Amino acid sequence: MSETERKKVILSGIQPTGVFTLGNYVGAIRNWGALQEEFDCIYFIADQHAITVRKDPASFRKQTIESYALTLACGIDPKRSIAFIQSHNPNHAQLSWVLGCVTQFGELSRMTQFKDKAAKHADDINAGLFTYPVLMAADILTYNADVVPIGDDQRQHLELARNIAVRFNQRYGEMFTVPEGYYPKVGARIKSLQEPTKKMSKSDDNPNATVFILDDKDTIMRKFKRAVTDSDTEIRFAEGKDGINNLLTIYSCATGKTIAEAEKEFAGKGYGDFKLAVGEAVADYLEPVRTEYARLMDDKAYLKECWTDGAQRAFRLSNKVLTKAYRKIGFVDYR
Ligand code: ATP
Ligand code: LTN
Repeated sequence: MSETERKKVILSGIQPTGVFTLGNYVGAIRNWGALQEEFDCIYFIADQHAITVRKDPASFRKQTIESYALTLACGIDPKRSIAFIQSHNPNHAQLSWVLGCVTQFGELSRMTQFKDKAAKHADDINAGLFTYPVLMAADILTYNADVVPIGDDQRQHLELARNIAVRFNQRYGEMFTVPEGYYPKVGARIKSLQEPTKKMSKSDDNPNATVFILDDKDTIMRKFKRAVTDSDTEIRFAEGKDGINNLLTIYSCATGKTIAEAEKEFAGKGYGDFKLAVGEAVADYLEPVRTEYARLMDDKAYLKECWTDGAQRAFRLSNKVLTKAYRKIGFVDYR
């Protein structure tokens, strides 16, 4: 690539709603680290998105810091990438207002995440929950990001961000890059260990359903031992075998082997042995993250330095785009 050619910009965010799960790691964050080699990367903790669900302020603050440390522990290099906390850069919220004015009520009403979360939090269906995807579009468009690595559950939100970009460009003239989603081939949707038709989620009420990336080995082994399978005996990837399919997918992600290789390795073996092997593989896979996280959490001053530097760099980049968008709309210059 020549010096004048712009490297592609990768951007993604994660909500600080708890310790990340194996699903978050496999479906999203582990790819973030790998992409740093080739692209200009921007990663942030989406604390503004997180307050669409009511939070206790003290534990929310703690979780945001822990989530930031976790992203670094998962391989984000804060020197190479821009790694920051969303609320530290006001430009996301600024652009979000503008984009809200080119987004239709009907489009937001169709978002399945809104429908799910509204059903789950029926006593607090706030406007932020409804306009959540507009803020997400602003997160992406304010850096003119080219590629957005996310899990499958965020596909609909990305489609909306693309539609918003196209509409703005049509109305006001070429302005925003229309972003592409980047979905992992294997592991785009890791399922719950207890109900393998549902996605593995941070906020599942059943503690055995979800593997957290900071779980110790004993906990991981216990959760896999209890993982739901089926009444068949064969370890193969097939329709209707959701539990086994999920375990094969997890094993493949943790070891780098293909599903076919995994099926061959376990041909003729029992489910019990298979579950132990998956547990072992996951524990080994996550061990370096746990060690690095403990090291980082011991050095809060360093973490603060990193997120401050990240926010400043993010602000500078996004401000150029925001200023240009304001001009296109017809807002009056003041400098
Ligand atoms: P919650 O359960 O609280 O809604 P979450 O686990 O879905 O949270 P998010 O912060 O919404 O977490 O997601 C962070 C990233 O992880 C997103 O890119 C999302 O697509 C991805 N992701 C979430 N769950 C899974 C999963 N089970 N499998 C693969 N990727 C996932
Ligand atoms: N909505 C996402 C988190 C998120 C995000 C973003 C992802 C907020 N803004 C911008 C990619 C790009 C989620 O819940 N996983």
